[in-house]
Amino acid sequence: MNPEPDRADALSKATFIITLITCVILILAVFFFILPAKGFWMIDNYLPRVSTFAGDIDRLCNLITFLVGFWFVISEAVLFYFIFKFRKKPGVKAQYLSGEKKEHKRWISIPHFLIIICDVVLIAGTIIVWANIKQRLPEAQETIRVTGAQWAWIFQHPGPDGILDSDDDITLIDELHIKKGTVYHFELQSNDVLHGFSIPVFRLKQDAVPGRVITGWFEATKTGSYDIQCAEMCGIGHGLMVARLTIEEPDQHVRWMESLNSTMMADAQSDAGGGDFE
Ligand SMILES: [Cu+2]
Repeated sequence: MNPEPDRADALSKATFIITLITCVILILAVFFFILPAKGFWMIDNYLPRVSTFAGDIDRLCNLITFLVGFWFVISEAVLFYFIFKFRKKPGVKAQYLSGEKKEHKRWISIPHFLIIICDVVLIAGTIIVWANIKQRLPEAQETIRVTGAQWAWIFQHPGPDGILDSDDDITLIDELHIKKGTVYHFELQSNDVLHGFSIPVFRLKQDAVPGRVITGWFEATKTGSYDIQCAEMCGIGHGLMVARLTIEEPDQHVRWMESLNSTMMADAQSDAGGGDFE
């Protein structure tokens, strides 16, 4: 018997296993230590968090990414190891394994139970976030009405009296103005088809369903101007169904309402003046 091929085979096997383990350690280190240290998983590095519940949604997204990513790296490493270990070898016949023996079943059942534990963690995390954001609505300080229509957003704001459906309501197309630090309820409806009311910086997305009024809430934590979009394919103009959210300090918001009132008064007067020439 010639020991040389055996030694070469053992060396090749050891090299492969060392390379594989090094790769797994490197990938896990990059995934769990280097990227977090650089702020890579901080979703707010790419999209600011501007609502009180945005952090809960981001943490849930990160939890899902970490757990799924961990199992992805492990399963790919095991796959490549087996591809190498059971590669074609001279004089070795392929075997058919039915998977019925106990020692074979373990390869299925142990990862299966570990993944079920991770699923339970994910489901528990999701239920907590869902209950806190979608089911427990804090008491409203103001209420707005949002209507999706092909292809625009119609926003009905309460006027200076802060009460919706009163004479001083302000209705704007594709423009929503709110105050920072105020809990708003929104009454979401659709005039025609399904639309998706989406404010990415709030991490808010809610379908508008024809025939239904869906109530949700948000509280903005920063001032600024941000995107509102439709997140549901609602026809040929879907891509144009964008609107602007402006978040102001309460005193700025009052000034905005006053400026709007004076503009509306001026428009009404010029309309009345135009009538004299007819
Ligand atoms: Cu739409």
